[in-house]
Amino acid sequence: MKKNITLLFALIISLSAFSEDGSRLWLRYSAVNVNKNLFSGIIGNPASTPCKEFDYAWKSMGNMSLTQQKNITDKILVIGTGKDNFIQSLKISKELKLIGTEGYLIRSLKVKDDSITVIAANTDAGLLYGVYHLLRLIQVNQFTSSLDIKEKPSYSVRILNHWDNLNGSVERGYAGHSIFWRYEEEHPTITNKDVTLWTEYARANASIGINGTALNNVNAMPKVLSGEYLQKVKAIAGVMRPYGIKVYLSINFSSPTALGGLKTSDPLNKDVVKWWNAKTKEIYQLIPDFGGFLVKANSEGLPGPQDFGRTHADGANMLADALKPYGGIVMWRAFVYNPDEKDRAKQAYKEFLPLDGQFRDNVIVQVKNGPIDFQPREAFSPLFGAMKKTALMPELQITQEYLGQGNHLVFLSTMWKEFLDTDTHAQGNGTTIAKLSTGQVYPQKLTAIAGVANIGDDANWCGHHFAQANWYAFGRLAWNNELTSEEIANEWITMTFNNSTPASLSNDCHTQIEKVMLLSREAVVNYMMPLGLHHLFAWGHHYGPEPWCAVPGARPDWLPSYYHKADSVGLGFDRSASGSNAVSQYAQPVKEQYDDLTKCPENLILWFHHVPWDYPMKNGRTLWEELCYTYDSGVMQIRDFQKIWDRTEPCIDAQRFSEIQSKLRIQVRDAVWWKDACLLYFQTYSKRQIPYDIERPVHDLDDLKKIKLDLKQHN
Ligand code: GCV
Repeated sequence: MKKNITLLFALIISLSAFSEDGSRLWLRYSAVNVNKNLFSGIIGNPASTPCKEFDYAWKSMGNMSLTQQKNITDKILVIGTGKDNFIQSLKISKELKLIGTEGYLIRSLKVKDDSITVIAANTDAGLLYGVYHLLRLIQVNQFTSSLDIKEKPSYSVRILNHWDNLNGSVERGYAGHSIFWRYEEEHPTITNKDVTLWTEYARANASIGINGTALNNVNAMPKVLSGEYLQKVKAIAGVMRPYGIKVYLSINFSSPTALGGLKTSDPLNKDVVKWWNAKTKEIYQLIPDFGGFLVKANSEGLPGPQDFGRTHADGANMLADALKPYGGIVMWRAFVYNPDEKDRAKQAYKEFLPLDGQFRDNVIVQVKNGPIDFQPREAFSPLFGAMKKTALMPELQITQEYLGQGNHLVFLSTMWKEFLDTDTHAQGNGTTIAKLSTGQVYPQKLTAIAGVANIGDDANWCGHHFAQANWYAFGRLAWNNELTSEEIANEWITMTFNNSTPASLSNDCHTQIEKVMLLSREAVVNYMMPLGLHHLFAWGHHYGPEPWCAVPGARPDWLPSYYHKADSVGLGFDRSASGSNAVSQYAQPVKEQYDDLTKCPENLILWFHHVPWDYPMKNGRTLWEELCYTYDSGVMQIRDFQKIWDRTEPCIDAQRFSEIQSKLRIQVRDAVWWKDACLLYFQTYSKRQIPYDIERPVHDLDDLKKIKLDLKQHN
């Protein structure tokens, strides 16, 4: 008996030694086998964040702090800006001029007989990013004595948008409550635990280059601008500051009325202007480096300048003028649509293009990647390339509102790369969105990119362990939009899983996990909405399928049938010249390509065309057959991911292994649900058999129609 208890004890200890809850993200420094002799000492300002962060990581890796040195010796690490004597002696001032305020150089140098490593930058922020780069190299075993690295960011503002409500809930959040605002709290308070969490959050963001955070939901409550809430914002800003992160707030356009008691919030009214000027001054007195405002206006029922007969430009410029003296910016969202528009995909372009050239230079218009709403695959928003005299910034969604939320393994980097690498042809071949949004095509001084955060107070921050990879990928692409998804996945896998068991991460495990990640986005498209289908989600949540959804009196553009248009002839939304003519919003030859059924990329064919069920696809199958095979292939892909994951067991710590295994089981069940729901429902129109060589449906359509989810989990 005693022996058994001892054995049980030993088993528990050994399992817990190799259990991780994911809270350390990709910064699991302690788990890395580091050569303790990489550095012999350090020269740098020990009180600066870059040196403190290096020290923190180095010690976490099981080392003693490096001792401060006065002179160069072999294997020393030097961290310094152009103002430091030693960095000046290197004669790299010309190179430093080229990397701006946030760039950095990492060099292996020979000084007499001593080999040293130098991180040089113009500011502490640059040094901090350089330190994280060096730490990454160490973590992925790529530190060498011949480093020659020069980096500067693709975008100047790299920001997370938190859709966090002041009551602590997170709109479209699948990882617990807000880390900023407390659940059911009447007055905002701050605890030591908050400060620790915010520090870890700041570190994680800075390690991937994120330099901004909008702390509250774009569906903003006016009270975030009250004195009481601004005190909390000030405290958060204080934690973010050393990590080079500015805070921003989403504002409600009717705050002058709702909070200030004015009779109007008309942006051209003198008292309203005065109110915003005074509020902005109050904010900057508390937070001198405050970033600015994020605004959702005249969208989904929120107030905005159009309520007073003014334009988006009038509204944005009024706020921009208030922020200008302090260097703040306005991020004005272009996510607008209304129930009367026959094609929702056309609305933002119609409202914003006429305003091109009318925005102040500290306004940037924030545009979602696609013209509808973060669907698994969308055509790109036609505003990119069309607006020539307005700064535009892409808005990506990291939280997986429409991609399986907290349950599905989907690596979004491939989706974002597809978008960034899209050639709009707006100024001839090669006018990619990556180039447009970084100001390489039209003169755009202010550049930015936003990601809707997937972060909450769950132990592992993001709900699904693999969702951390999407936070990571957003930051890495915001820093360098030329990175490949393979590079990003490789870094993340090594840092996240290496040495989590004694067997460690074998090459085979690594390769297999990478394969799953890189295929995962296409898999979700296949089992949810292939061939350009979109918005087939159930009423009230964006998780499961309900292509049949009909709610009497509902807005038509909130119903799936508005988008899929299934009938006895075929399937898909006709946006060609003979349909809604949304194709006219694209530049040639993209316009012609999308317009012509025979030239349209098949992965968007049902986005742009109403296609007959027997239409011959390029592979010789009919549209109906292709739809069936594609849904089926999505299910098979996830089954394959399950098998691959099970084989990684020796390489992954017990907790994360089994939590991911359980999520994959849910994902397979959901994939079958999606496939059966969509195929059985569309079959009522196609009146054709599901090809006999694919797996038969396991559900009845009538049963699927009865499924009602817990909306709290899947809003
Ligand atoms: C924050 C979609 C989401 C909403 C979100 C909105 C937006 O409609 O479902 O939750 O609101 O987009 O981006 O403003």
